[in-house]
Amino acid sequence: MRATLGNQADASGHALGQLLDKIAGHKGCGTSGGEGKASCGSSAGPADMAPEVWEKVKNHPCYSEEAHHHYARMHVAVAPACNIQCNYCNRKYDCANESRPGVVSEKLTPEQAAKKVLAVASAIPQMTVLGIAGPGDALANPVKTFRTFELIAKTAPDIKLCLSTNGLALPDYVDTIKAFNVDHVTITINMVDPEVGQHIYPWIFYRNKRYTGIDAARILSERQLLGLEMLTAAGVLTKVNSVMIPGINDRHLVDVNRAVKSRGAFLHNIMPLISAAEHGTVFGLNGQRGPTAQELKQLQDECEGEMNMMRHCRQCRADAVGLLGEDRSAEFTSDKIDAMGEVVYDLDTRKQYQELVEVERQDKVAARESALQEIDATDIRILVAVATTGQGRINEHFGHAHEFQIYEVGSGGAKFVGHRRVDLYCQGGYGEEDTLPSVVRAINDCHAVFVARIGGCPRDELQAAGIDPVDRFAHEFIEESAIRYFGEYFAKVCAGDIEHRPRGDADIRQGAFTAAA
Ligand code: CLF
Ligand code: SF4
Repeated sequence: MRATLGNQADASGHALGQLLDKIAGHKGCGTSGGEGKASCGSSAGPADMAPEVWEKVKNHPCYSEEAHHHYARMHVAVAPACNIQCNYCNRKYDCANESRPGVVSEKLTPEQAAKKVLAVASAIPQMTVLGIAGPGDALANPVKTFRTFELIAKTAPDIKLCLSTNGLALPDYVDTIKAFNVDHVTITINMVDPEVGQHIYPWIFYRNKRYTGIDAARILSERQLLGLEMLTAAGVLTKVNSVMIPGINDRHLVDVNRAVKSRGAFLHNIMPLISAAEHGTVFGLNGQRGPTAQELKQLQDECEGEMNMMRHCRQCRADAVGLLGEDRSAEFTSDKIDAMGEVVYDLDTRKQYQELVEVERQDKVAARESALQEIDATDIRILVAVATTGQGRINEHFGHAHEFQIYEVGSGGAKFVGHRRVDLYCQGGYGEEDTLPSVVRAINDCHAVFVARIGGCPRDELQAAGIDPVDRFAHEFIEESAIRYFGEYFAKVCAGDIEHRPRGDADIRQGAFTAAA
């Protein structure tokens, strides 16, 4: 009989919980010592790609939407310098190409970073990917970046290596990237037309010379596209990040999408500009707005026919740790790592955990397929918001949710289409009545919200706003539950009990929420 994580409602009872308890008791890692520790992607599966590509993406939380429910990444902030200037970046903070502006990470040496990776990998067995994403540009700091990869490849060979770059120096390092077995590279490409690029990049520093205006944008674009072509030729899986800047490159990103697809990019991640005056960026100070949730989704939908779109990016910080929707970086600060002494790397426990996750993933797919067989074909689709802490299950209380995952559901299945960060509803008895309207506005385009539990007051208010609060699928798989809910909804529509009406727009500006980390 195979081991399984099972479908038990009580997480503490299943094998995964037991294994995590064992890890939490493991001495010499970040969870020991009574410190009170607990704990792109495409939704495509193995049938949609070559086996060797699936092998590279299946446990990468950014390259596979499905994997992001189960697997975590960590970043080490070893790359402080940058060789360009973006108008959405303030150099006091992390690289905004993969981070929310206004976030500062603790900078590390490669040796400190390697020790941190071992500590995190021992405490979080689902951490499968180590990324270098700043706080400047990974390839503007090549010695530190590749020294870090070298150390980690020796001590934790099962961890996948990933880096993110603005692309200016990329063509010079493709051979090195390949030699260090870095399987995943992200290039931030915001334009393929220097006329557009001059409004995003005031200058670059290239071959010991500073370039400005259209010359800077032209060189940057040529280097980015050349780097992408070289990575494709070298067999390195490449994701392209683009920051959507309304009025500057929003329509142009359709051209960017075509250009990167034709050069072999695996995945395109269009992220919202996050812009506020307090970040001190050029765009923040001149009032440049970010896109709304609807504008972002519309553009992602438009580009989807061209290639796989990543919709689950959380614009994480340069020292992020954990599942994409959570940030455990505060548990692994330098002083805490120093206090741990020698860290033991427990590869066997990591493998055991990951085997259990694989079984859970197979169960999830089987449950989804079974639910789908019970629905007749229709064009009707609805959105549902889901409160989850991971594992692909509805396992978060309404009041504890920092974000809701949004699924579009129809007779074709349930598809993750984004997430909405919200202010915490449960404030310990204070301020709930102020928070609820903002939560309702954030998910106002959804027909239902799936939660593990919900109190009477928010339940009533959600119902009054036309959003169905659903807790009967508590701790069940998200996709299976969403499909079953849709089946019930569609049956009522067919019977004439209710009329299907698309809901209004959510009133949320992507990126305008409070940075969670
Ligand atoms: Fe980090 Fe980036 Fe690698 Fe992922 S993040 S270097 S590909 S391991 Fe992921 Fe974070 Fe979005 Fe980046 S959610 S900001 S896409
Ligand atoms: Fe800032 Fe990153 Fe742009 Fe450099 S590449 S200017 S660190 S956002």
